[in-house]
This record gives sequence, structure tokens and C-alpha cells, in this order.
Amino acid sequence: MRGLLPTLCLALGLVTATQGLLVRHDNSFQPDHILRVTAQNYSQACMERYSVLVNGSSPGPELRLQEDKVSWIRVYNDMEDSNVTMHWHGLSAFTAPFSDGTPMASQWPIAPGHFFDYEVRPEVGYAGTYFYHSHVGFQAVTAAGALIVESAQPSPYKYDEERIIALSDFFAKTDEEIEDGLTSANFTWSGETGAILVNGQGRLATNATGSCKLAAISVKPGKTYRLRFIGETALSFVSLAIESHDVFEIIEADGHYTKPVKTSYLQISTGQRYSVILKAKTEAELRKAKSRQFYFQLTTLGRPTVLTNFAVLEYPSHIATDLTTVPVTPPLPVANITYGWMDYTLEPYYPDLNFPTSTEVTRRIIINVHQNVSTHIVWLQSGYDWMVTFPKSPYLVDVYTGKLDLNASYKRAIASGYGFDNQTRLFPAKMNEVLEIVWQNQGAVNTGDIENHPFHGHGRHFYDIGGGDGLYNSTENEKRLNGTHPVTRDTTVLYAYRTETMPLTPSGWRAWRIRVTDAGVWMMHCHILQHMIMGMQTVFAFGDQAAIIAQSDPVDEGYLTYGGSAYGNATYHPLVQHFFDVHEQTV
Ligand SMILES: *[C@@H]1O[C@H](CO)[C@@H](O)[C@H](O)[C@H]1NC(C)=O
Ligand SMILES: *[C@@H]1O[C@H](CO)[C@@H](O)[C@H](O)[C@H]1NC(C)=O
Ligand SMILES: *[C@@H]1O[C@H](CO)[C@@H](O)[C@H](O)[C@H]1NC(C)=O
Ligand SMILES: *[C@@H]1O[C@H](CO)[C@@H](O)[C@H](O)[C@H]1NC(C)=O
Ligand SMILES: *[C@@H]1O[C@H](CO)[C@@H](O)[C@H](O)[C@H]1NC(C)=O
Ligand SMILES: *[C@@H]1O[C@H](CO)[C@@H](O)[C@H](O)[C@H]1NC(C)=O
Ligand SMILES: *[C@@H]1O[C@H](CO)[C@@H](O)[C@H](O)[C@H]1NC(C)=O
Ligand SMILES: *[C@@H]1O[C@H](CO)[C@@H](O)[C@H](O)[C@H]1NC(C)=O
Ligand SMILES: *[C@@H]1O[C@H](CO)[C@@H](O)[C@H](O)[C@H]1NC(C)=O
Ligand SMILES: *[C@@H]1O[C@H](CO)[C@@H](O)[C@H](O)[C@H]1NC(C)=O
Ligand SMILES: *[C@@H]1O[C@H](CO)[C@@H](O)[C@H](O)[C@H]1NC(C)=O
Ligand SMILES: *[C@@H]1O[C@H](CO)[C@@H](O)[C@H](O)[C@H]1NC(C)=O
Ligand SMILES: [Cu+2]
Repeated sequence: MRGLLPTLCLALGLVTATQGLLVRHDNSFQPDHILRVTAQNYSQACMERYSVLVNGSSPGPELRLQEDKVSWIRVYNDMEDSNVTMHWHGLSAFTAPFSDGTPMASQWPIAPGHFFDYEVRPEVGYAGTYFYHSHVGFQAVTAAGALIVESAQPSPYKYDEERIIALSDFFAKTDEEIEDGLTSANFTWSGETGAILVNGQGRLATNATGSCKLAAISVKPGKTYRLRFIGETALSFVSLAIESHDVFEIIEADGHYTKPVKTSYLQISTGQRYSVILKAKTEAELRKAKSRQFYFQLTTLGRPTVLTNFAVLEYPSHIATDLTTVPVTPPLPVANITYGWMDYTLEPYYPDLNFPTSTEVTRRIIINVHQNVSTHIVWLQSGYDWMVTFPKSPYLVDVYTGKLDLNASYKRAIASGYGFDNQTRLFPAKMNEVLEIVWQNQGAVNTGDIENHPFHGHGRHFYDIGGGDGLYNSTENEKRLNGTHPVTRDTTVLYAYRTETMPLTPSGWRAWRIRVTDAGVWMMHCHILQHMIMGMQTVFAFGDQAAIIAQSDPVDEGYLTYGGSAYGNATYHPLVQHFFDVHEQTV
């Protein structure tokens, strides 16, 4: 749609800038999807909890978007005393500038009683499995839902039907109690997860009393299924296998088809998605197995306590499936190696000629991460935390208003030697740089503790170039990469190769490569909600001010203030810019 009025503009001869059409979203405007966010008492795993819900449930309704098509998603904040934003996890480079859903990074949060119209356009080649979730505080523990991008092109893999299997955590404490505990000088941990839920259902892992049911995934004998696994957990890193179904084939990771890889189990962190092909048993095989229901076994990895949870794979039967009994002893073994799963193994389905080689890398940014204990317990990246309370206004807003001087920030970042500007707490990059970003785990300052951190990148997906123990050594890693074909991902795990080491000692790394092609403000952060709240977030700015505002200049002032006129409410129709309906402006 770029250049809606090119002929006219050429006739006038004075093309100066592009600007998204400014449209009053009154009653004549129909969003493609509507999500309503409330906070209310809600029951999961036989436990009532005050939770943030999308359309009254957790998970919220499934969204289906089309490749290359703009979808308008209206998000209402029906809560009385909390802000909300919605993030389209994995799709962030393909949303309009203010639509990435990161509070104080890409937009002002949606105030109570207000709504915001998100403009999202999945790119061609990104058909796959995603999810949406709130990006405020601990809300995403319940405020999340599946987002599937469909393609007009047929899938390279054939299957009869698909099933969504979204994993989430249950915590007994409320979001507010958890947030207060984590940010208090009197630090209080959230507690461990009470249950890993499947599509919102399940039973407490340790004391499964009551009548609440395990999730049932129904399949028909002899059919082929695409199971879409979504890591919507707050904390849990999960090992997952299916009883008597020893082999399935991975075909998608984070929205991209992969070459098929056979496996008997998955390891899925918060933020990750995998699709697998599962061939359901035939009637003959079911007779041989003497059962028509089988457990999904979900086991937490890398936490002080190991919790095991279940869901049920059910085949049609005259006997009702038993959804309230859980096995006394877990039926399946759990791999004792919790790091390195599928590293250097997954390959893109379609050959990717765009992978940046080491010689193309223009800048390597090593980000040391560790826990620090002073007045508070915080997670630091390059010596600093990032919390939503740090910026006075969103970075993207400051780029538009000119308050943020990205050129000066870039100078400071380069001078620091870490690629980090400690004044703005930004990692700025110029267009067309090729970055190698290395997350380097270090022991906590006092205890030497080491944990798993599933790092998530907003913006265009990065090439994951692996992970390993100790200190990152690019020469060594180049040798390992030889002959491999790195995939693009949006979430990969910085593993704990041990539970503790000496304070500040390097202990494990994860490396990414990214071509800086999509101007904007992109967060890169650990996806464990507790860690985010404790400061484990970074903000990258791709492109200078000119590159970022090129998408629309000027932008309407309604985006630039909290509760501004781009945000609607019960009595006010917002004035919204259609960034993908760009016209050239003449003066
Ligand atoms: C969410 O609920 C609203 C009404 O409350 C409804 O209009 C909308 O269609 C629902 N959204 C989805 C995706 O089901
Ligand atoms: C939610 O439940 C708590 C007790 O668990 C109760 O105190 C509170 O009033 C309930 N809130 C609402 C809005 O129903
Ligand atoms: C909502 O966001 C605004 C703007 O950042 C902030 O001033 C306010 O404190 C937030 N409200 C809540 C309840 O967190
Ligand atoms: C710290 O928090 C714990 C748990 O919430 C509480 O039991 C304790 O009294 C608190 N201590 C102080 C000094 O506030
Ligand atoms: C089960 O656990 C929950 C929370 O962890 C607790 O509130 C409840 O009292 C426990 N029930 C039993 C029977 O132990
Ligand atoms: C995993 O188990 C195997 C066999 O049981 C054992 O040889 C190996 O040392 C274990 N590895 C770890 C990291 O515990
Ligand atoms: C890290 O902790 C030390 C004390 O152990 C403290 O002096 C320092 O200010 C802390 N740094 C940050 C950024 O929290
Ligand atoms: C930033 O630097 C570039 C050159 O690298 C220059 O073209 C541009 O005008 C500068 N922008 C601002 C706002 O200073
Ligand atoms: C930024 O880093 C420099 C050099 O280490 C230091 O002098 C300065 O105080 C830091 N500024 C802030 C705001 O942390
Ligand atoms: C990296 O590994 C190579 C061997 O492959 C070694 O020669 C080099 O010293 C290592 N670099 C560092 C910084 O340890
Ligand atoms: C990559 O591996 C091949 C053998 O598999 C070897 O011939 C080649 O020299 C290696 N390339 C590099 C850059 O190490
Ligand atoms: C609704 O939005 C308009 C325009 O931003 C504002 O003037 C009005 O105060 C808002 N109403 C409420 C109840 O916030
Ligand atoms: Cu983390």
C-alpha cells in the first residue's frame, strides 16, 4: 500500500515524507479481533486466584492471523487499577511502530478504562505458532493466548488435523503479591510453580485434590496430527514426553519450518514454540497397547524441586477418559541433561542464504548477566538492571519527540566497550550493522548461583549460533558451526551447566547473530517473568532517529502521552494512524 497517492504527489512534485493515514476509529471501524482484559477471581487446578484474564479465561481465545495481511486487534483494559499492553510474541518486527506491546519501550501502557488498536502484519514466510501475552508485571502468567499465523501456501508437511498444547504455570500468590515480594527490600520469592497447566487445565503437582481435570487432547486412530506446543509458562522450563508414543518429529521452531528431527521428548522454555508431527496409533496398535488413554508427562527442569504434571492423550472410547487420576510414579524417564537440547541440530526447512557469517559480523556485544545483592536482589546485564520504572517515557516516544538523541547514545555505547549506554540503558545499533550478541552467564555476586535464562528477542528473529559452557570463544564456536545450518528463533536458552560456581565467574553462554534491518525499539530479555521483574531486561534501538521515524513522519501526538488521543475509552473514539496505509505527504 506504500505510495497510495504517488501519481498525485508526483504531479505536485513535492514529496517530503511518508505518513500513515490518520483515521478516526468511530463506530464505522470494525477491528478484526477484540480482546478484553479483566482482573477477577478465577479457578485453575482447583485453586481460586485473583488473575488477569483475556476474554474471561486463561488462556484467552485463540487468534488466527494471515501472512501479509494487516489485522487490527483492539485490546480493552477493563481493569480498574492496572495498566496493560499486549505483545504479539514472535511477530514483533512485523507490527506497526507502536504495536509491539512493550510498556515504556515501544508505547505508553493502556490505562484502565481505555483501549488501544494494535496493527499487526505477519510477514510472508512467518506462518507458524506464536502467542500473545500482556507485557506488564506478572500478568502474562494468565493473560496469554495462542496466536497462529496462517499461510495461503500449503504447508510443506502433511497432516490431517492440528492441536494446540499451551503450557502455563499456576502460582497460588497473586500477581501483586509476587511483584511486591520480588521488588521489596525484604525479598520474597514467588514460590515455585504449583502446577504446569495444559490449555489452562490441570491439577496441583504435589497435592492434586478436588475434582479439577487434566487437559484431554483428543485424537483419532490412524490420523496424523500437528501438535503445536506453546511455552506460555511464567517460570517453568519443561521436559515433555508422551506415554507409549516414543517418536515424534519436530517440524517447526518459533514460527519457522525446520527439517524433520525425530525425538522422543521436547524441552520447551517459556517463550518457545515447537510443532511436531505425531502419528496417532492405529486400532491394531491400540489393541496391542491395551489402552486408549496415554499420559503427557511434563517435568520441570533446573529448579530446586522437580515437579511432574500430566495431561491425557485420548482416543475415542466407550469408557469415559479418566481425567482426575494422576500416576503415583511418573511413567516416563526424564533426560538428566538439561542443557544443549537441539543446539547445532535444527536446520531451516527452506535453505537460508541470508545467514550472516562470522566475517560479516561488524560488532560483537558481550552481555554479562548475573544476580546482584545489595539493598535489593536484582539481575544485571552489563552491570545494570532494566525495570519498567526506569524510563520516564517510552523510548520510541522519545525518538519521535527528539528527546532521545540516539546518535549521542550510540557514541556512549561504543565508548563503553560493552555496546551499552548506561545513561539511557540502551544498546543502540545502526542500520545494516551485523551484530553478534553473546549472553554470558556469571555466578551471582554472593552465592555464585547460576540459573537457566530463556532469552527472547523482539524484532526480527535472530540466528541462534549455539551455546556452551564457560566463557564464549568465537574461534571455538566457529569450528562447531562448521557444517551446521543455524535456524532463526526468537527465544533460546542461556543454560545453567551447573547450579553454582564462584561469584562473577563465567559459566555458560548463548550467542545470536542479527542483521540490523528493522528500525525500531526492541526489547531483548529473559522470558522468566520473575527475572524480568527483577531487572533482567534490555532495550535495543535499531537505526538512528531518521531510520526509525521514516516509517511515519510526523506521527500523531495522540501516541506521545499516557492516555493520549490514540487510546480510546467509553466516550471517545481514538484517532489512529494506519502505518501500513502510507501516503506520501506534500508540502
Ligand atoms: C472477546 O470478547 C468480545 C466480547 O466481550 C468478543 O467480541 C470477541 O469476539 C472475543 N474475542 C475473541 C478472539 O474471541
Ligand atoms: C476474590 O476472592 C477473595 C478470596 O479468595 C475475596 O476476598 C475477594 O473478595 C474476591 N474478589 C472478588 C472481586 O470477587
Ligand atoms: C500506568 O502507567 C503510567 C505511565 O507509565 C504510570 O504512571 C502509572 O503508575 C501506571 N499505573 C499503574 C497502576 O501501574
Ligand atoms: C519479610 O517478608 C516475609 C514474607 O512475606 C514476612 O514474613 C516477614 O515478616 C517480612 N519481614 C520484614 C522485616 O518485613
Ligand atoms: C494443597 O496446596 C495448596 C497450595 O499449595 C494449599 O493451599 C492446600 O491447603 C493444599 N491442600 C492440602 C490438602 O494439602
Ligand atoms: C545422566 O545419566 C547417565 C546414565 O544414567 C550418567 O552416566 C550421567 O553421568 C548422567 N549425567 C548427569 C549430568 O547427571
Ligand atoms: C551490586 O551489589 C553491590 C554490593 O554487593 C552494590 O555495591 C552495587 O551497588 C550493586 N549494583 C547494582 C547495579 O545494583
Ligand atoms: C545522526 O547521525 C547521522 C550520521 O551518522 C546523521 O545523518 C543524522 O543527521 C544524525 N541525526 C541526528 C538527529 O543528529
Ligand atoms: C556510566 O559509566 C561511566 C563509566 O563507567 C560512569 O563514570 C558513569 O557514572 C556511569 N553513569 C551512570 C548514569 O551510571
Ligand atoms: C579460543 O580458543 C582457541 C582454540 O580454539 C584458543 O587458541 C584461544 O586462546 C581461545 N581464546 C580465548 C580468549 O580463550
Ligand atoms: C569445515 O569442515 C570441513 C570438513 O568437514 C573442513 O574441510 C573445513 O576446513 C572446515 N572449515 C573451517 C572454516 O574450519
Ligand atoms: C476519554 O478520552 C478523552 C480523549 O483522550 C479524554 O478527554 C477523556 O477524559 C477520557 N475519558 C476518561 C473517562 O478517561
Ligand atoms: Cu532469567
